[in-house]
Amino acid sequence: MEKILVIGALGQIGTELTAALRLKYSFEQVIAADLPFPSNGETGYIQLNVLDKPELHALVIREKITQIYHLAAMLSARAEAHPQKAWELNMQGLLNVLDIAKADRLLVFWPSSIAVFGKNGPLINCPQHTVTQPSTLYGISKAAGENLCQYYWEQYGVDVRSLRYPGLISYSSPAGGGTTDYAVDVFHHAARNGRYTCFLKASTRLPMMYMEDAVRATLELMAAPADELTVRTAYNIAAMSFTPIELAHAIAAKLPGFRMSYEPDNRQQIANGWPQSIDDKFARRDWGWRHRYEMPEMVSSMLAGLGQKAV
Ligand code: NAD
Ligand code: AKB
Repeated sequence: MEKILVIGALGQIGTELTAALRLKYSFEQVIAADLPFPSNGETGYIQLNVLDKPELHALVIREKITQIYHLAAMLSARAEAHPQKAWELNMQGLLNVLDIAKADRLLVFWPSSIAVFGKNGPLINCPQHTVTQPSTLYGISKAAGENLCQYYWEQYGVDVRSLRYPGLISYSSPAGGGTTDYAVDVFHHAARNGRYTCFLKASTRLPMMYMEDAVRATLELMAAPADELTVRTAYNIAAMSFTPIELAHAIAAKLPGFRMSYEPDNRQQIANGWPQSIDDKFARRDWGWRHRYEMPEMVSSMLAGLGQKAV
């Protein structure tokens, strides 16, 4: 029987991935772990620090864990403010998981990001295999992490799988300190008071994806036969690419009167180094990836979801 551990389960992705895994398997088969306990008193979570390797290993043995989804990391903007802590969490956390997976033959999911690319790579339709020279601490940790994953697969046969997620958009929990967070924050402000001040320039085009697609991509990659996966660093996946002003127009079409203004801050520099769009043909070929949400469906679903949440 599969027994799954989700680390970082209270974050933006963890909240939704844990729910999807509990639906696919069962509540008891999925252990949701994070540093703090949920602020809303929700049960079904345990406290775990991924940097405490003995504690993590004891949990894996005690619970007979067969798969780990390791989501705990510091995202791009926060990592620039706390580089030392970000490096420790992003690298040591992954190393702990990979070492334990090697010892106990576990299947692992670990997310990478479009942040692995840098200014010297193609900005449009950025291919799977290209220059990765990131200029952020976060991107450097993701590029190193991808290579570690490939190394553990090639040297030790650890079946670790990864996706280069674009900016993810969801309403269930807040975004966690990244550069694409504006595309989540804007919906909360739009629904509350019809105004939003964006921290990126109106014309900043970035790859994005609705959370439902991202969670489905994760489950599909993890269910794919190992011998059909030709990428052991991390797969490019893509859905939509848009600018803040295009998103503002799409929201205003549903919420007449909505206004976005622009006050770019230090996150603009991070965004300038990332690709505007992604070529994901390897994911489409190897395990049949197809996105479902374009911007109009994503905007409708976000506004409907936030409306329901407010009720
Ligand atoms: P998040 O910041 O929302 O969640 C991370 C969770 O990890 C938090 O709940 C935090 O409490 C937990 N955590 C932090 N330190 C921990 C520790 N020492 N031990 C255990 N848990 C700890 O992040 P997210 O947006 O859910 O991202 C999850 C993963 O996906 C990260 O690796 C991130 O780089 C990657 N990713 C996210 C996006 C996105 O748009 N959200 C895009 C690309 C990649
Ligand atoms: C961030 O902005 O840091 C994340 C990411 C794209 O990795 N959303």
